[in-house]
Amino acid sequence: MSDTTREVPGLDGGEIRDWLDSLDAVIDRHGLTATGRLLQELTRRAEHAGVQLPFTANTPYRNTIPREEELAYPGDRDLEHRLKSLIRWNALAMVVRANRTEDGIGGHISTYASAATLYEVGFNHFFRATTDAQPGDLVYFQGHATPGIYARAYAEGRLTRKHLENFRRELGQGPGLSSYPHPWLMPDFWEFPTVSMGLGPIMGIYQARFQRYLEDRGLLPPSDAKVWVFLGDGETDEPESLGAITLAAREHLDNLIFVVNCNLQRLDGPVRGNGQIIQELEAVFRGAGWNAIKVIWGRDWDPMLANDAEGLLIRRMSETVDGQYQKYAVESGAYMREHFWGTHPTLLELVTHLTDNELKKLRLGGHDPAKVHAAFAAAVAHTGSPTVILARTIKGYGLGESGEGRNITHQQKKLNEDELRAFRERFGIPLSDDQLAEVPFYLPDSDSPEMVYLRERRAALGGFVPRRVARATPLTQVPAEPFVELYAGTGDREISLTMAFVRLLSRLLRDKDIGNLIVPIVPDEARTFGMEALFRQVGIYAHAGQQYEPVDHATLLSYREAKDGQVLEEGITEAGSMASFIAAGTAHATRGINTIPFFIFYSMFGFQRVGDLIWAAADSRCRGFLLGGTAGRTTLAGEGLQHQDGQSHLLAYPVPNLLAYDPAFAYELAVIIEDGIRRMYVEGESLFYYLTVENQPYAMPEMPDGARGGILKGLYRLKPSRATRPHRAQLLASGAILREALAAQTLLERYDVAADVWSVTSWAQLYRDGHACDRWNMLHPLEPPRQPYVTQCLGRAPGVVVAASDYLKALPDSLSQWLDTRVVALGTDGFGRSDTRAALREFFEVDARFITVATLGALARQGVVPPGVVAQAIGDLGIDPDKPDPTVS
Ligand SMILES: Cc1ncc(C[n+]2csc(CCOP(=O)(O)OP(=O)(O)O)c2C)c(N)n1
Ligand SMILES: [Mg+2]
Repeated sequence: MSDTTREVPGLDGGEIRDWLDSLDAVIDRHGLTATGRLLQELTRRAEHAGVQLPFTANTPYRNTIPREEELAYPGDRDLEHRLKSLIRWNALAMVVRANRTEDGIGGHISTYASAATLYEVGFNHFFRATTDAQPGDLVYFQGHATPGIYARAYAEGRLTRKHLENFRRELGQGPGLSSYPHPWLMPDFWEFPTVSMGLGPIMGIYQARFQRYLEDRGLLPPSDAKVWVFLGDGETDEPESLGAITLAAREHLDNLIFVVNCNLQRLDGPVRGNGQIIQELEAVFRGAGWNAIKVIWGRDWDPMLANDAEGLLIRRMSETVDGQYQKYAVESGAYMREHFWGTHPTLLELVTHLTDNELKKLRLGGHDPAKVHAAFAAAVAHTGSPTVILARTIKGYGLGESGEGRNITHQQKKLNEDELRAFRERFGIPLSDDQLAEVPFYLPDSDSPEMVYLRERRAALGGFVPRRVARATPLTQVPAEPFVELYAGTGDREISLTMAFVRLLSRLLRDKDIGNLIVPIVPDEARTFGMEALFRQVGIYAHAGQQYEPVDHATLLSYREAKDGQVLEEGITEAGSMASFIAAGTAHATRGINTIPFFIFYSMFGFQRVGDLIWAAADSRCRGFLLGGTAGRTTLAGEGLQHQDGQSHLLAYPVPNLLAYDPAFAYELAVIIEDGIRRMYVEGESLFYYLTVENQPYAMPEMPDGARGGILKGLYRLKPSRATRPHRAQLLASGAILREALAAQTLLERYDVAADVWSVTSWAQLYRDGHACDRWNMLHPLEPPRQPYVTQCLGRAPGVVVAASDYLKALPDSLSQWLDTRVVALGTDGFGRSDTRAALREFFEVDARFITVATLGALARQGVVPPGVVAQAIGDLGIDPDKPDPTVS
């Protein structure tokens, strides 16, 4: 089957023909695999001789698995087809009905319509459930395919008709179904939130890596469980989708399978109108070291490909761009004959035996169970690298002229009766025309062959998927010993809160009961936080161990990588670290293991960098501790505008199950972490924590009696005034700024003000508690009103209230509403600067002098202090009243 139409400069036609004939002979005699090896050998020899070969990361535009290597289909094709058809119908009916009842409620038909075969082959043959006997596969479903997953669960008897009727109606009577996969909303069903596109892929990669980590550390028995990640081709544009694929290859994650549903369309139109998304992705994944399997053509195309003696068909396929393929999908068979096949008489010859109708129906690979099964089986059997399956499908498959392959198909939610009838015919749904008008859900009898088959298949695979189970046995208690040192304080010795945290972490790691559950995660920042001792103590996780002698081998703190290393040193990727955090923080459910992640990062690169992953962690019911290191706009000296974080605490507010604290002292940190482990791992609450830790060293006091409750609630009186003065004030501060308030307490005595100092450990907790009380009071007008905790603390406290932090003024501002007096807020709104702490605190007006002046100013506004005293203080303290406003400079 030589193709002699191409010329090669420098060689004559006869010579080329000889070579091609030899190649054909080898293929005939030894088959495709052996020929591949021979060509590899020839390539090696040519490269050795210095021949420059053109680089190509692509293979031709056809299926990776040759027809000869497909195994016989192991299932009952007919029953599976019937099942898939009724699931298709119920998925469609769910969306159509929901939008009839409530116009605009939304939902997606076309994503699942294109992916149904991919999922059904998976459900019938591959996705293994987790049981006592086996860790099952972890499947990340494409968010917009949700109706199909519900429709299957309905067929499995796990969801009722009522559920389906309440699709996207979670707040009405009876059980509802969430629009997309949300473990927060359906904690017995969904495991992984995927609908914010790109997050599923990156979470899946780190999940697969975390499974290895658990196995290598002896926390999970080794298994061949897989992580399956289903995603859209448009979704691959998100940086998170492809941003971590090299890690998966580097770590040889052959427990990871990506399935990209290549329907060539996204929401607005084609993904690569002028190119080929499948070829583009193949090059990207192969280049990264993945095993890429293309599933482009269904069996209907096999005869034409087999007869393509001159390679014309392959060439035609390779030169056709996706926008044009999409056009063929919506056009008639006659159009395709003319425009695709008709470009060459020999090509046209290949399809003379097919009618226009048959031409139109030529099935693509992603809609052919045999091809999909072959790809899945090859992916499961593949070792040494992760696999990506690029499956060619049609968006809105089966919706006919109403939606198949159209640019509007993503938004398609309603079908008229003709369209419903066409769908019914195409998939053989036994509903009469009369019935059709209602778009009823349809299930055959429970003892019908297809329903029996469905249950048998799932039983053989261990049970139902997806299913979320709180598998872990709670811890019985939190060990006390690791915290003791932090409660005691450091005397005169100055340490930073970060250092205090690292000590605590190190002690937790040594604890005999929970030490092996601690998962320290750091994005190439361990030295910044003084954590390098952990490298030696518990090692850096590396599946391959350490295959080199580290340069600092002889030192006490050498860089030690080990197969059972405990630290996840993620490199410079906050997104990847966060994905690891989610895998570790949800292992209590996915694997029944109470791993406790501590992810420490540059606080500036947390919420504003990976906020959406933090939101996904919240949805996932993730547990663990996020630690914003080098925190505080004025506490991180020198680093300037892009490093100094004054906003993360405000950005943490919206996350409902996140508890955010800005502690100042080691004992506060200890109380919060100890109680956090208790609430999450003993009580089983679906919470996680955000703690900021700074790098300013100072003496850590011993914990005062009675402080614990206040620390957890967010506020306690740290240092009442011991002086007697005519005027009074309450100074509130958090984090490193607390010490400025303590200094201001002394300064204020000079101006006849006796001030109490309060430590605010959590602005957010005070805010939430205030609103919770307001709400309860609103709804219970006849009951004695509840008093917010901040009111209980400060409601009767005498004098003005001044509050300062290293974060935005909005944090203390919000407390005024629960006090009789307006809280005067000092904070660090504005862009950071490179300078010393003292200079920064002056610039942002949060140092002891500004707290003093703000207090006197508030007293002056109340008329208890003459304005002259404020002016006097401004002068005494060397403050320039005309200095620039930091908020806008
Ligand atoms: C981060 C993010 N951006 C935008 C969207 C909105 N959105 C939902 S589906 C979609 C198109 C999806 O196209 P593709 O990934 O190809 O999936 P298909 O439905 O074609 O399988 C978009 C833009 C989203 N869900 N998440
Ligand atoms: Mg798509």
